[in-house]
Amino acid sequence: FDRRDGKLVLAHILFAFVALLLGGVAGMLQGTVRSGMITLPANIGYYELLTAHGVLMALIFTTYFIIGFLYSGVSHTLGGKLLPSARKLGWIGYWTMSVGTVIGVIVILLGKATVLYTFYAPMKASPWFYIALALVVVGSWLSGFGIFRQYMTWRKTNKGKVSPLFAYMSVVTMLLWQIATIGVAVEVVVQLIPWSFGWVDTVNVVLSRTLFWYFGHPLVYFWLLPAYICWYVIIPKIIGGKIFSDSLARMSFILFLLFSIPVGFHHQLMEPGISGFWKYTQVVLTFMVIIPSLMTAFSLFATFELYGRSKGAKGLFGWFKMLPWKDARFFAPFMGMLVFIPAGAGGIINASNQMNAVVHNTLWVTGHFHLTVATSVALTFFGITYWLIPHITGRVLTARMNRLGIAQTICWCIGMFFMSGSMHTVGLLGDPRRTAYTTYDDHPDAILWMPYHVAMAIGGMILFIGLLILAYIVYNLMRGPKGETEYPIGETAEGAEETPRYLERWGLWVGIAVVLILFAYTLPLIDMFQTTVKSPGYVTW
Ligand code: HAS
Repeated sequence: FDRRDGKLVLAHILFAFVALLLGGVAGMLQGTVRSGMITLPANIGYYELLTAHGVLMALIFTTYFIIGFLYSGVSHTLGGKLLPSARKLGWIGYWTMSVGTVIGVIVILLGKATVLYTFYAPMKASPWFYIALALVVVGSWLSGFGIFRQYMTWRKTNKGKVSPLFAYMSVVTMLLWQIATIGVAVEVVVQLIPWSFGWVDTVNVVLSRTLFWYFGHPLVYFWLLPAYICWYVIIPKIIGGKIFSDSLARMSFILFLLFSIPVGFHHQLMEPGISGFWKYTQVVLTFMVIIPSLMTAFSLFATFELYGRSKGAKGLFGWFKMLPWKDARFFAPFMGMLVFIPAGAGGIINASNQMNAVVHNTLWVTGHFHLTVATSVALTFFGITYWLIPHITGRVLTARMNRLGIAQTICWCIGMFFMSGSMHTVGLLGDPRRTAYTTYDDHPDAILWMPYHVAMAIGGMILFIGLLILAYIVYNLMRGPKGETEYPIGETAEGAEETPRYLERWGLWVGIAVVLILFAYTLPLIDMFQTTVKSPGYVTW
């Protein structure tokens, strides 16, 4: 691994873990502050902590980890090292995002941006919060350009060849990100910054939320796709098996590119100002974006079964016993996959209009995303770390750290079982999310919710222990014994059909994605632009 590329990747991964740890501290503290168990200095309360928790974990941890991971794979599979220009773009992106992150965290802790990670208008934060977000987005664009550059140069010098699967998937992931972030960039630059500086008096709330969710839903697939890269490309190699089908894997990524953007309204089903027709249309498209996940599940089962049978497994589930249960690089992502089955089912419930009316704005939704991003995606990222850091630093994962990795995974799953399980249940009892208000003047319904909050807090404590174990592992990975760790890239199974070339015709796929976006958003946006209902907003500090 090129040493200079290693530095870039490691800088991203370590930044991600520092954000995760700080975000975890904020997550644990918000529960204790909300229940009145402790009070913090400088008026740091529930909303400051919840905003810091969401921003640091959902936005910063993920983005840094993903960019670091993609750069590592692109460097490894496209020529063995990054072009100087791609690496440079990676560094400029890194520093731009880091300046944004530092400004953002300071503004949040000063209590000037208690608007949570979705920063819904009409809640108004300090302009510096929005400027910080803009810097993070612009930085990530630069890093994305670096990945595109590396890929395009490879294609020019390897005419007629199919690109490596990892690189192809990285390009789709970053394309998805670039198209999606246009929405949030417009919201922040055109609406929120001028309004928070006081240059304009009012904000068009429904428009701002629509631009946010145009970005917010593909955002969750920006988190998911790198985990899928691990499941499709890395896991087969780790278990000693083969990728079931290269074309199926590529096709599922293309379907994400097409269908993950024109679906933002499924977060706004309960909002006025959007007609039922367009909500219905976007719900249909949401059901389309479930298909590539079902394809992924199918392909993973096929990989596991093919491997098991090649080792002599018999019967319907004989392959199950053949999997390398004692390998943390496999076990952590596998538990992520397992959790993704109920997590995905929860998503399908959310997307169904009538059921959304039951769960929207309750803790059920918080439970949903703690299973998806905070378990399926996070555990997969932890599993990647167990080989990626040793690979970059020229070290090996010791048996002790491997055992700790397995313990960490179990700890995480138990903590999440309590926390997310009670969130889902109490959500169905109507307990609202995103509020410091707890007992509603001792209303009997609210009193019923309390035992679930205790279970959530216990889950939160167990998760925090999981985070500390993880921090200990990461620290030790950096100082492990010297040696070589391979970058595990799977090969396609014999007998799989040849990858069709049209899968790499980007003009075609981006073109269809744009058409779908225009179809799903043009008329609703025209409606919104014409609305005269605007809010002066209210300052949250
Ligand atoms: Fe979601 C809200 C719908 C997936 C994250 N989602 C959220 C929010 C977040 C989030 C953060 O329609 C809250 C936003 C906020 O703050 O307000 N979500 C869906 C749907 C899916 C979905 C239809 N969500 C995700 C993923 C996320 C994520 C992935 C993060 C990474 N979500 C919604 C909706 C809302 C929502 C509504 C709004 C709710 C509201 O009212 O506010 C689908 O993509 C899910 C498809 C998944 C599957 C599962 C496939 C299973 C696989 C594993 C196979 C396992 C194997 C191992 C092979 C169909 C691939 C098995 C081995 C054995 C031995 C068994």
